[in-house]
Amino acid sequence: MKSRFFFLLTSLLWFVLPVSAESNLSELYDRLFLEVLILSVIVFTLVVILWVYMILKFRKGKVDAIEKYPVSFHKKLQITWIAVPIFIGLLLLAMSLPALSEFQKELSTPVADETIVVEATDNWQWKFYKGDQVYRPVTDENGISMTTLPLESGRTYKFVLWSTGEKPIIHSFYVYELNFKMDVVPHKNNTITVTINSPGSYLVLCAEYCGARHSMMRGVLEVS
Ligand SMILES: [Cu+2]
Repeated sequence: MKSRFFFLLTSLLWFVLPVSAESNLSELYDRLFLEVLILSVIVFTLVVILWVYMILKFRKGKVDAIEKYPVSFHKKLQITWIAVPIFIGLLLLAMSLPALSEFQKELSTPVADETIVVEATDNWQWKFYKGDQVYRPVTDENGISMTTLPLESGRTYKFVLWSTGEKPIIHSFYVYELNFKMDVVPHKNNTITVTINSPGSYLVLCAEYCGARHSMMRGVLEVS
């Protein structure tokens, strides 16, 4: 009964909640975020109500709680507080599966229209390789390195991530408006595949603290 209720709730939210659709991932992740938020609010509210109820009911002098409710093994209570978190965990897993499988789909069937090589350098810059073109960073007077990559909306891109330089370090390729983030790990080529739905300028940031100029390594996906 409970699982049917939550299934109904999440199905309703699917249609009701406003979500952004800049990429195939933003729709799924925004929806998941809102679903988890609502679930958290429900749990939080229940806990607070119970907490206030307990405070009022067992105020000092009002009821001798120890005498009235002696501490002993309570089987039903034990089972309840094991079963409820397991149920919530499984529910969260079920809610996350659509987003996770979308995120991983390139692994099973290649779907990308084009592959972009992303290079994160050890001097805190992004470099992009698309076809035979190389897109290099431009550094302004404040020391911010900006690399612009032109892309087209409606296309699916596979980003292959490299950490390069003499001392390659961990970065994270993060485009928050398109809801994707993937670590750039030395000696490992992580990939991420995303379909960009709407034209716009999407800021690229590094989301893994990587050293002195971490906040200054930036890029922009200029989607036409
Ligand atoms: Cu960084």
